[in-house]
Amino acid sequence: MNNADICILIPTLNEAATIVQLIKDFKKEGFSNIFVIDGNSKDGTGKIAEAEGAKVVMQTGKGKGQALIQAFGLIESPYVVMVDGDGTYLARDAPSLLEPILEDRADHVIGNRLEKYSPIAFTKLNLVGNRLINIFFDLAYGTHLKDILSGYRAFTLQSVRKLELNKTGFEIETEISVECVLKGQRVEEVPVTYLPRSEKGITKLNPLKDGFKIGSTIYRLAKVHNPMFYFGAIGSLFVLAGLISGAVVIIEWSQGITHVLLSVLTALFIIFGLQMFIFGMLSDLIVTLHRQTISLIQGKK
Ligand SMILES: Nc1nc2c(ncn2[C@@H]2O[C@H](COP(=O)(O)OP(=O)(O)O)[C@@H](O)[C@H]2O)c(=O)[nH]1
Ligand SMILES: [Mg+2]
Repeated sequence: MNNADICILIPTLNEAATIVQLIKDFKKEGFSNIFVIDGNSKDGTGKIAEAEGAKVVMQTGKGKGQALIQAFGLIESPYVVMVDGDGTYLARDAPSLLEPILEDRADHVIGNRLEKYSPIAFTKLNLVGNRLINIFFDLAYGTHLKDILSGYRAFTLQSVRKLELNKTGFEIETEISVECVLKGQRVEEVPVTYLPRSEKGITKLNPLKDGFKIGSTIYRLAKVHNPMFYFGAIGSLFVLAGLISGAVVIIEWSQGITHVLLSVLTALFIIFGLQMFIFGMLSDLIVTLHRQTISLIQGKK
């Protein structure tokens, strides 16, 4: 195994404060094939990285997602390590991320930040948000992953090219994780160190706005993988609303007050909710049959 076969992929947007040290650290670990995909940084990140010996390409569109998708099309090395340019991850964790890939135990390895992070690396909101998103993801996709949003990953070029990726912003990690599950890839998680961002660099992630976008991406993509979860969630909400309004109707009725409109509404809520469950069951059936067909086709190849 030659380290030149491993491409270190770094998406950057105004990371002049940290990029030099990061490239140096990776070189010290023996990785010289460094590819920076830059979002037309205003602080000269691209030039600095080039001077440090990295191959630099300017992204043609906007957002971290677009940058990564473009990069996956340009890379030629069979193995890729993807890492943020903000100096929050350590180059010396790269070999342990790569191990499952090089030993052909996994197609995609996620660096799990939530096991050994520096206490100031996450804000409370960030930590809670991350945990909730992972729980939601595991429920929707039946997995046991702990850090689907990690920006430190290793994978084979072949496996990442099989993923159908469309998200342009910070939902890209979510989409990568979902697609790995949908395409049946072998995913492993390895603990990595996570450091706070340096004071000089500012995050481009907005916890509330991007957190919401990430949550809704998980939910929407669940429609084709776990439709029972997708429709069941809506159905449960309506049935719950129906049960609450139904309880009000019954309690008041026992005291001699009849609510006609609320009774109708209760019935509608419950009927609509149950219908969602039936949708879920039918879609589940379609998905299962589809999966069987696909595996039959693939098995015959
Ligand atoms: N090429 C490119 N990189 C981006 C863009 N937005 C963020 N990045 C980089 O993606 C990495 C992660 O972004 P960051 O703001 O640190 O998000 P966080 O780690 O989730 O807080 C950093 O290296 C950023 O410089 C973008 O629009 N284009
Ligand atoms: Mg960061």
